[in-house]
Amino acid sequence: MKWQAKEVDDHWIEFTLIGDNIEIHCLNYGGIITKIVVPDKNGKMENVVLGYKNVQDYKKDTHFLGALIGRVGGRIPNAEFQQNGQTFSLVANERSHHLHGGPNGFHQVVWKSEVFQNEHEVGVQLRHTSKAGADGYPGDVEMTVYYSLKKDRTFTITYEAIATKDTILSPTNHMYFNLSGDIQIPIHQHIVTTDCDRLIEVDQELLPTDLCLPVKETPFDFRNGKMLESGIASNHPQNEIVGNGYDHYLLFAKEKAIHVSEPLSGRELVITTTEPGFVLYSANRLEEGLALHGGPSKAYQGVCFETQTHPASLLNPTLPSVRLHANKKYKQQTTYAFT
Ligand code: FUC
Repeated sequence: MKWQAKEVDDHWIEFTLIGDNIEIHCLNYGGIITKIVVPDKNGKMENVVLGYKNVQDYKKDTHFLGALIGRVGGRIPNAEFQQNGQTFSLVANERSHHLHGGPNGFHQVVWKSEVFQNEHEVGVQLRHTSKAGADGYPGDVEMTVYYSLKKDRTFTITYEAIATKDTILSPTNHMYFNLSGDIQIPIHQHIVTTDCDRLIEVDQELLPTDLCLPVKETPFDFRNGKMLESGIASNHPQNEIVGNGYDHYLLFAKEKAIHVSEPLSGRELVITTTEPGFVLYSANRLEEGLALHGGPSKAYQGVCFETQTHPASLLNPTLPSVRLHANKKYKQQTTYAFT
């Protein structure tokens, strides 16, 4: 295994982690994963995540392509939350709401970066101190994120943090996968299997409500495997309300895993995580005509599996919580295995 680093743009570094038949490309800017190159069933090496052709385009990206998201992924209604009897106001960046950590979120930070390597893995350590008051969040948060490519070809993201004050934290990564290797082929035929038995309902502003719905007999029931097409083409009100498709948090029942396969290329991806669920986003609202590797962008060109704990827990205390106590170590991990 080996690694390469090169300077791109002003102070940005692009790292390439190279293993046996796998390559992960990432930036210190936003911790953005720009490319993952893996073989199809015939051994053809192709990129399976959406990324901009010109690295500068990440600066004005509003779709969070490949980026680290935080402090809290997802939407916080009215950009406020209660903690210890106090109301905290966050910066609103989607109408009056707070999305994906706000305008100065983790996705646009130049992270301190360092390569590490041992006999089992090669990786990049990313560090950033999110200062008290950043986008309205309380307390300093020391974040460390590890991108590690292991000898067995698995790619693991580890999120570690510690805060100086009680706060909320739920980072994730926003890669859009297209396992076909050809972004001109939309993701409709990707088959997803996961044991999730509930989803969090969203309203017309894509905000979480305090309701969890059972997946049974809906396009959200992936327990026996389902093509993404079934939700994109469905007239289920929850599929229609998000612009036809998926933009929902699903809660794992038992096994914290997502299995994804794409029949044409034969590629498979197995995601395992310590998190209680994930946002499934079928890129319903990805804008047309952005210059990506492999051609111009359009809707349904990638699918995100944003493993995280959901901020809906701030309103619905029966859900796993995004609250982090002062001086308490935070750790979450998600592994991506390509076969
Ligand atoms: C996802 C979605 C959002 C949004 C964004 C780019 O996480 O939940 O609706 O469009 O990413």
